[in-house]
Amino acid sequence: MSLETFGWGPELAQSFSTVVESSPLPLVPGRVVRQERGLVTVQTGERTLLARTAGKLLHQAPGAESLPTVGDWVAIQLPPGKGEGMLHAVLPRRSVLVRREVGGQKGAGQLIAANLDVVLLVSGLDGNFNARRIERALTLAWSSGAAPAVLLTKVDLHDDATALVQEVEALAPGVPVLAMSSWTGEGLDAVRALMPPGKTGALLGSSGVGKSTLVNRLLGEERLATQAVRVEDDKGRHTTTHRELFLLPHGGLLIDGPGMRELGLMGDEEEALEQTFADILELADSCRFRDCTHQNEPGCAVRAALQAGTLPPERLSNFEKLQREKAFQSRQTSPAAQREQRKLEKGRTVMGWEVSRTKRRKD
Ligand SMILES: Nc1nc2c(ncn2[C@@H]2O[C@H](COP(=O)(O)OP(=O)(O)OP(=O)(O)O)[C@@H](O)[C@H]2O)c(=O)[nH]1
Ligand SMILES: [Mg+2]
Ligand SMILES: [Zn+2]
Repeated sequence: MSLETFGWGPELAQSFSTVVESSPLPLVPGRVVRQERGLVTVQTGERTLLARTAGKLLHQAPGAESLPTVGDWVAIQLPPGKGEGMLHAVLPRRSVLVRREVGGQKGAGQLIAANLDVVLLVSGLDGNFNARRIERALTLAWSSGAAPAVLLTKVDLHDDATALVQEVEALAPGVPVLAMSSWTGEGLDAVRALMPPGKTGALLGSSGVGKSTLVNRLLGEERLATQAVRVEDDKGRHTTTHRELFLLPHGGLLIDGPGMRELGLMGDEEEALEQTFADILELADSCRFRDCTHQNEPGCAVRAALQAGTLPPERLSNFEKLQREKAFQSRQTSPAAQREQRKLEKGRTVMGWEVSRTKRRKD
């Protein structure tokens, strides 16, 4: 296998030679194809090996966004024998998908994937379908520097999904919106066409929308674990727990990863809550107290609906979970935390370069 198979080209070769010139170490280029905890897996064309990030890079890197992520092109030192390689530099990125980390420090960005040509926003045409969520995800996709596309999975559940496709198209003028099914194979050629040979796509979407099922279907084998969604709420179970780049038989490259919910809310949190939990907010309007927490206040319409069985308890617990996330994130973006972040951004370099394409979500 050659590095070109993974998208290597003259521009990257140029960046790489700059690194080699400034380094006394014997370095080889490679692409990060998998990330799990502290270790990354690097594909060098000749071999696939685990690599550790060099301490120097860890210390120099101002903020987590400069550290290697899936899709990154890197310079590594091969181990003498089997063992792990040492990752010494991340080459400048063409595009990078970043989102604010929920559990992280100082509201720093969390890297999802780098050097993408297309971001595939995946949404299921089942109970999971939510056009507003797709709209918010589009903002994140555009900010990466790669082109977005929308995949509406599970079209086999509909006799005619035209109206849903049109609804999404209206939110995203000029963005390809494909209705497809990994079960029947409908729309798969159009999906492949989004990633011609050597081009990289990343799947982004909630747990259970069928990301890994799609990768398996495109690979032509059941390589990834998939899992049925819970019937009550069409929510998946975070079956996939790490991010990985796959070379597909037709030559395209595709990154699968965990569902997005664990990465926190995206987009305008307030709006997300309002849209998603309109029923609960409407009930809350009828609570006796304006600041009702729906725990044990008298005259609480939310608890009344729970008791009457008209509001499913898991819906309320989802709502409460989102509110806690939101409260956490607003602490993360306090003015002090933002000042700290700006300081970090000013000094952003990776092995001496400005990372010019590092885009951040607008808050
Ligand atoms: N009807 C229908 N179901 C599908 C289709 N694609 C996937 N599913 C089902 O959806 C469920 C979830 O699929 P996964 O591929 O595990 O979903 P995922 O997006 O990878 O989920 P996480 O790994 O948790 O993020 C499984 O039961 C799949 O069989 C499809 O085209 N049609
Ligand atoms: Mg999965
Ligand atoms: Zn209440």
